[in-house]
Amino acid sequence: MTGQRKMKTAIVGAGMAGILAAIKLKQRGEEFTVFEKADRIGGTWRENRYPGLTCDVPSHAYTYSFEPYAEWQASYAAGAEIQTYFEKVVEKYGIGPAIRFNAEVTALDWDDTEAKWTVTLKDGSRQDFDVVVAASGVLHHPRMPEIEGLDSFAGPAFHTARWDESAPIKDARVGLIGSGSTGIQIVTAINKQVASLVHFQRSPQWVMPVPYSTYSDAERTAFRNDPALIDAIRFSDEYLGNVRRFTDAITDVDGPEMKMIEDICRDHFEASIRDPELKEKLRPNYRAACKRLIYSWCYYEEVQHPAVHVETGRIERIEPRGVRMVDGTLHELDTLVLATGFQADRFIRPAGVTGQGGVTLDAFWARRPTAHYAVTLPGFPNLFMLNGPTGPVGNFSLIDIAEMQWSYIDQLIDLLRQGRAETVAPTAEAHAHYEERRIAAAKTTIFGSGCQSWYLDAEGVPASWPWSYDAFEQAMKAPNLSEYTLRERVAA
Ligand code: NA7
Repeated sequence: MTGQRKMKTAIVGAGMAGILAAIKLKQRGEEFTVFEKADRIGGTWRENRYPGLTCDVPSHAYTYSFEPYAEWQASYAAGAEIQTYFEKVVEKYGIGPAIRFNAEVTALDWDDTEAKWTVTLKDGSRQDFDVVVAASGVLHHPRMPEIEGLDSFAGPAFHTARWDESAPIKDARVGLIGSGSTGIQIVTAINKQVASLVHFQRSPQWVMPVPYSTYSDAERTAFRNDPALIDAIRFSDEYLGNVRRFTDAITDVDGPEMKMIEDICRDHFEASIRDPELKEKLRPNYRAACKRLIYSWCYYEEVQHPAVHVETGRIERIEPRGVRMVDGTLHELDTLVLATGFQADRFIRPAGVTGQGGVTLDAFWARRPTAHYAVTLPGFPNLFMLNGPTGPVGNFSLIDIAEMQWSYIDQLIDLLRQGRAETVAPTAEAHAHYEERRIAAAKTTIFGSGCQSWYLDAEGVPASWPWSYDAFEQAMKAPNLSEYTLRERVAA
């Protein structure tokens, strides 16, 4: 018999994706609880507070599609502004009362007889749910560098996602290890305040120049009065067209779009760096977009500031006074900043997740984290991931990706709501087939063209969606139910 079933959903994480799920479930009048380990919402934008933190997606494109924002200060938004946006959204949609703060989920256990997930929190309390949405983010477990003597440094030494506001930066001798998006942004923000900045760069970056401009009060008023002006930016060819061209480029590495990206980056590099010695230090020896492209309007200019020294030698160890290089040089420092990235293979872990037959997520992911179309997992019914493994990554908004994923998830949950099934999970065969095709295609993308990055899994295979943006959008329009096991409700 079918009918509207009352569902109880647990959402893990109150960042961008968890807030999205909460809004959507609230609009359906459903019962849900959001479990958030911290004492505030915001995820990435709560945790990262380093100087220069800016989203590399244009500000008007980095919002929910249904909640445009007129208040951005500039064409690319600072992290604190984005945190404010999400706080305003939570307020507007009345999500706050459904969030349990300081509530870290430590375990999710599936009961196949009752068709329930038991959610266990750090304080030991437990609660049952019909559905779990894992919205716990991707880049939130800092990766500390394995450098000898790190603990021996006499001054403050900290990861960029644990920024120490009390650490001396102004007029100080600062060391910065790591030249991903984070390290590059920090160079551009602190170079004029410090006494000196040694930027320890293991790999140089390709930089895509992007235009930056601030919005005036008059422009913000115009955006407020006419949201069509915002849509004209968000849905413009300049943004969405670029996103499509970008994913076409990464999947067709010898195609015209990739050539265009390479030409732009190379011309920018050649025209910008004046000192020949610095130029050779900053010249990448791998293809553009193999690592995540740096989108910047000022890095090449700022790195040429006299206070900045780019150090490309190998680090021997860290000592109380600073960083000792293999050639014996000691860079004496007051503050050491570690912009060394994140463990990108964690997802909902370290929470222990146990599915059907007692199979754990660690066991299922022993080789590499995977999910069917980045969303569902065979053997883990009624568990849905937002921005889970193998989803699209690149220089575009993960909010849009999460919205597409939500539309797919919502259709699967709908089968449960309507009583058409009690549980839903992809079949092992369908998922294996997906993974086989995905891995074969991923190896041919630009991410697999021979560089080190957080896009690669432990075997060096790009851990991402390897086809076009349009193909992902299409896949998310409707789940292919022949790939799913729908188990009917068993009468008590
Ligand atoms: P990334 O992009 O993972 O960058 C980490 C950087 O740290 C990168 O330059 C690494 O060099 C460097 N690194 C890591 N370990 C070491 C050691 N042991 N010694 C020297 N250098 C090291 O992290 P980000 O935080 O910059 O950016 C993450 C994402 O956040 C970004 O892509 C956006 O999506 C937002 P490597 O390149 O491996 O040689």
